[in-house]
Amino acid sequence: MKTENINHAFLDGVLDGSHEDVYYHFGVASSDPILAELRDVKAVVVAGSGGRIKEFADRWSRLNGDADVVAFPKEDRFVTRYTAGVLFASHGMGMPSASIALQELMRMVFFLKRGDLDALDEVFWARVGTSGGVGLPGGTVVVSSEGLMADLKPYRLLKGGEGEYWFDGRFPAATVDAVIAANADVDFPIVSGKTIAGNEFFLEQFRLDGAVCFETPESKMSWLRWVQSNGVANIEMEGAMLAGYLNHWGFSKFAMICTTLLNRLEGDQVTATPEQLHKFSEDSGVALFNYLKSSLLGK
Ligand code: R2B
Ligand code: URA
Repeated sequence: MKTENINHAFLDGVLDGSHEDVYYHFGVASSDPILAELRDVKAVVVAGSGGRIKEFADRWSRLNGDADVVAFPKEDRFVTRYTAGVLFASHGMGMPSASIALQELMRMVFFLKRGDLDALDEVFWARVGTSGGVGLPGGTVVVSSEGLMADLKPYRLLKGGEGEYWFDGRFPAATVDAVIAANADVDFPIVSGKTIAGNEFFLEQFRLDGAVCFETPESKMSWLRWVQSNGVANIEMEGAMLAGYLNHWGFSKFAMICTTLLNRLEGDQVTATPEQLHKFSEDSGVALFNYLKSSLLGK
């Protein structure tokens, strides 16, 4: 862990009881008894939709002898469940939403692990989601090697008028390999590659079907070919920030596993049938669970 990057000025006072931490968007605070049930957290799994979080938690509970499922009371922003050592939380769509979830979850995990750096580093983080494939057909599961923005540079935010805050968007290679190794026998293609996180589903993903459009078929294909030739396998909306913040604190085990819904070289609209979409969504969950089973079950 990179303790120098942890906001000790605020977080240490939570540990010594000087003040509490209010995880406002999750509707809980560090003094809330519900958090005492989460002390043993070993993994944090995030996904865009609350429905998937409930399904994941139920499935993980069943795999762990019908372990109790703890639900946070507030669900109007993010849906949260905890069962058998795994905290499942939704993050909404896009980096502004997902960064709120991630910052509050990182603070929560710091509190749960009492600031113990070794215990923090044991925690595995994962995002499971959907994406657009770049030269990959719908139904391919991509385990990201690096998260980048649409200009192939890492995640950054405005530092007022004084420049930018920059982050390292690489995903740990050992975890990428371990996720792929845990999925040697699956019935869907699974590959690793770089992932672009667009700040917008239409403009920053070079779609031609937005209400607002500045691209032509030529400029769209030129961008897609450029990113593909630089090793990009898929495009989604959160990974560059997720990897950036987790790297900032120095976590060593985290991954992003996203199914492609379409091949962006062939189109922009998501026209897969409900049955296909269900299978795509299932498959990224299967890939995550195969890794969780190999790394956590019986441990
Ligand atoms: C993938 O899918 C969502 C947009 O449809 C977004 O959250 C993402 O990253
Ligand atoms: N999610 C995205 O962000 N882009 C796609 O093309 C599909 C899913």
